[in-house]
Amino acid sequence: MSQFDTYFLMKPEDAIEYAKVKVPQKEWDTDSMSCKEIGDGNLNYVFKVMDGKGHSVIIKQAGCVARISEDMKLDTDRNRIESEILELQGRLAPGYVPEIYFYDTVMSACGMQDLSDHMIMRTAMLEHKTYPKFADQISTFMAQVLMGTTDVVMDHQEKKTLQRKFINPELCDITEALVYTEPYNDERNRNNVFPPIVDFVKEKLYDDEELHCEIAKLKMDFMTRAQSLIHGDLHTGSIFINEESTMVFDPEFCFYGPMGYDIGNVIANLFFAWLNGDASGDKEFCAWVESAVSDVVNMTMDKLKAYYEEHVTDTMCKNKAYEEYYLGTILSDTSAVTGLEMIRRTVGMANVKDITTIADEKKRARAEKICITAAIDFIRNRDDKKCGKCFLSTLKNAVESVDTE
Ligand code: SR1
Ligand code: MG
Repeated sequence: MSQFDTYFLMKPEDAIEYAKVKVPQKEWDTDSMSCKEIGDGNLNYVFKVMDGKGHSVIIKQAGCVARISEDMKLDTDRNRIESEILELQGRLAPGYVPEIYFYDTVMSACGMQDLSDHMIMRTAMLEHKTYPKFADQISTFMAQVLMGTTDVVMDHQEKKTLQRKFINPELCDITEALVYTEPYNDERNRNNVFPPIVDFVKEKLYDDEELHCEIAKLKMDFMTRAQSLIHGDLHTGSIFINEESTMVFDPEFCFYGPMGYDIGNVIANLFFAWLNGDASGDKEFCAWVESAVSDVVNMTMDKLKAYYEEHVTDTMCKNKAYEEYYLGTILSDTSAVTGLEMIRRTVGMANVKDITTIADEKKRARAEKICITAAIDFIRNRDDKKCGKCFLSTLKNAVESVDTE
């Protein structure tokens, strides 16, 4: 019987043995093998196994509880979902996701390409690095994967097979709670509200019933509109980047949902990078982020439109007015989700370093108020945000509003 016939949570020394068994094609130099646990996400364990001859692999293992909170019990099947969607995304958008070497439903672990020549994008953003190819690359990835898995393009039976295969109730439940509920009522007492803005949060988020109605509409939409096979957590911590390449990973929250959820996540996380740059007065970095935001919105919409027109198969969708309506709903969803993500990462349970590492208390409070002010505008006025420039004006208006308060 093998050592890996029954599930257990691995330690680095186990991951070395595991890599020998599962990734023999690396022809390991066994004497020089070593391993480091490098996971910094909220849920899983990530081991980098390497040897002295330049071979390496990333082993990702799902635990039965979340790293961020032991109270959060989770099905380890998410590792299978993640591996299978990475394989599918790799076919739809070759070169934009890491190669999967294997996945193992016993150990709830998978082995994937080591992308150590890339940085995690959030870390790069915290160092105010800029990436001129990012907008073009991420928009290509999103257009191909998101439009490529819709009913507009796919055979409807095949799409339903995918929808069934990627049903992901537990991780959707986390999003429904952390993104679409708790930031507006703290119903489980686990929000992290920065003390200087407690009153602001109460007035703008907890006490505004009109806003709650908009959030309820968006929440039910997230739960019921099976538009595309979305990544489900496409923030800058789920992206590896370098000067030449953008690679998307960590799609364990994937399911069939509205595609604006992914696009809005990318944009909101660029805004967090902007707020960090702004707090430290780095004008050059902020200018790059602004152009990236504008380009991500415009290029993604252009590429979705081109993909739609080239690949549409549904006969009723081969209708110009419908196409315009459909693309319009994506922009409006993108705006709303930009706002939802900006709010939940500011006041909710899972925060982002871009904001929490702003050391000066006043600057951090200002950044958080800008974030919430812009976010509410993105949610309430989601049908008016028609282009990249409109997304930037929303941010700039929020800055002005907070600074003249
Ligand atoms: C309990 S998990 C908290 C957050 O981390 C993940 O990356 C998702 O964004 C989730 O909402
Ligand atoms: Mg993650």
